[in-house]
Amino acid sequence: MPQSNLWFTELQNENLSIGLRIEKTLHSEVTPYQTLDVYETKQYGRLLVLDGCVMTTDKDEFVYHEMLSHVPMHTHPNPKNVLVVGGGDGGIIREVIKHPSVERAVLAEIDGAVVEASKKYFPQIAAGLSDPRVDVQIVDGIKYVEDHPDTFDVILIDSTDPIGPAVGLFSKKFYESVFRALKSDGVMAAQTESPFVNQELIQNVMRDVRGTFPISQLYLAHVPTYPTGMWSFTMGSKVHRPQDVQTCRVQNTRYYNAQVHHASLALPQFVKELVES
Ligand code: AG3
Repeated sequence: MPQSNLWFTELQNENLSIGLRIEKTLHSEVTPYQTLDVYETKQYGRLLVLDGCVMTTDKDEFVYHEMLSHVPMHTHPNPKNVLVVGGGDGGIIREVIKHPSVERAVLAEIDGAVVEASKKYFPQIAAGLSDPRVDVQIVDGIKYVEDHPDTFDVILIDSTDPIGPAVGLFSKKFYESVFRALKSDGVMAAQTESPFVNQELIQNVMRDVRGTFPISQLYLAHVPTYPTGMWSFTMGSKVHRPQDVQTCRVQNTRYYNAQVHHASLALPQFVKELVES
């Protein structure tokens, strides 16, 4: 069969894009919140796209999902109740329930179409959604957090970029509400984009999280299909320090381990200066 000449391109900003050759378009819809596309690609397997942005691919999803979950989950000594805001594909939930201490994991996703598409096209990412400990709620995550004070040990914010439905998830008001929804020794982490192209966002989030939580920490991972590949996460914690983690409590990871936990906290000089300024 001749090679397809169709390419998916994410325009990451006016001057930068990432391109993946597409073998087939599997799904396209306009949901009440965003556009949703699923493609079969040559390089990375299936690709989930929301509003033109890469959300995840079969071949590199493990990096993002393990790092947004296991770094904060290990920072808490005994996480039992966990909330994931966004992340309707289920990748973060799948990692959260690898922790033996977890009794209940709530997914608060605003767009039910993401959950449905993931179950159909990304069964290995969505696998955890049917676990008896998991409660999938198709709700506005901002409201859900506001309505559940003093409830969770860990809250993970798996949002899209700070445009469209996710804007409110990058505000000081939201982090304050997350603080209230956490128990007295709770930990939160949010995906916070690339230090190469989103410096201002990272600085703003860091300022707001630092102004809300006694302990804050930016950490990094390498996600090949996200803009520039260098990706950041911001953690806020009431009591526990990510530096104090000693052992890895989960099995079957492909990126995360105890060494990577600590390595991810070490920031290259330009990123360090970014968050310290
Ligand atoms: N969450 C979106 C990460 C942001 C990607 N940004 C981009 N491609 N411009 C991913 C959801 C996976 N569970």
